[in-house]
Amino acid sequence: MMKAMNTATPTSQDIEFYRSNGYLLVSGLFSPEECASLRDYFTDMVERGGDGWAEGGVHPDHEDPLKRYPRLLQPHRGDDVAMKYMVDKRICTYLTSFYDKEPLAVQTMVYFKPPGAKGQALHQDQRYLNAEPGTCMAAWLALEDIDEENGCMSIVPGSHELPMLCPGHANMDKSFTDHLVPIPNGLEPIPMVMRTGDMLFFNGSLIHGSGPNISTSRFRRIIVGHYIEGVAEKVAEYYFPVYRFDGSIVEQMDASEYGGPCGILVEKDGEQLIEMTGGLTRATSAH
Ligand SMILES: O=C(O)CCC(=O)C(=O)O
Repeated sequence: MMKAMNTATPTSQDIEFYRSNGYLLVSGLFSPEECASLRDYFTDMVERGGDGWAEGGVHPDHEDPLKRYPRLLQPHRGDDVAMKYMVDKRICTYLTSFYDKEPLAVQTMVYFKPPGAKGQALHQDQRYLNAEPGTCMAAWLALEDIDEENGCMSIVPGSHELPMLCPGHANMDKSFTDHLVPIPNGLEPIPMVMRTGDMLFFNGSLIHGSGPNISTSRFRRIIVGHYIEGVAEKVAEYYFPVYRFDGSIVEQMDASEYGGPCGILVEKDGEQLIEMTGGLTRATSAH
């Protein structure tokens, strides 16, 4: 796993690494103080009921840790702190260097993942955002130290070159979402162990997910922004309105169709191939 140093601007090696592998991990892009402030701010928000952003509402006495601490979806639509994160200049600088044209911002999510919480099975974000042309991408910030015990992300390097693969069913004892994308032969997931303030940038076609939090006392809090390429003319309607990095709204954006073709892994003459098939389920919520 390559870990780029935080130089505030990406080097040519960083850009090359992101383009070939579909991700880049940048050390300390945000300071420990910024992370503590974001962590406290959003923890207070969910603990007072989520201010309308909590997925499914907050249920403080529920036995499922994710019902007590559900993820916050799209808080930037009414909350300045989330908006400030989504259009942060450092994120803009890195993403623009990977894609040449400044990307557009479409989503924020805050995950708490308390001790005992499930993870999210391997998936491809582009399946849900469906940006056209181009793809989507993410800027995922560790708000505390994250490793395999508290449910770090796993990514499959190089999988960003694949088409959308049709998801099967995930093990719902370990994942709170049902979709599980298969991993083609020759590719392997690797864990992303991160320190507070480290940023994981990844291409939205990259297969990624996270494991459960098996610790007894550690949360795993992160904030993530999702973006689409600057050349995109369409994105799934759930992600409207689409923002520029100066905070203005893009008026000229069409809604892409849900679903679309996806690939199935098949064996032919001892070789694994991807057979494309029709669309599947309607994407109704964030991923
Ligand atoms: O934080 C996680 O566990 C999953 C996040 C994710 O899949 C994403 O941001 O696209």
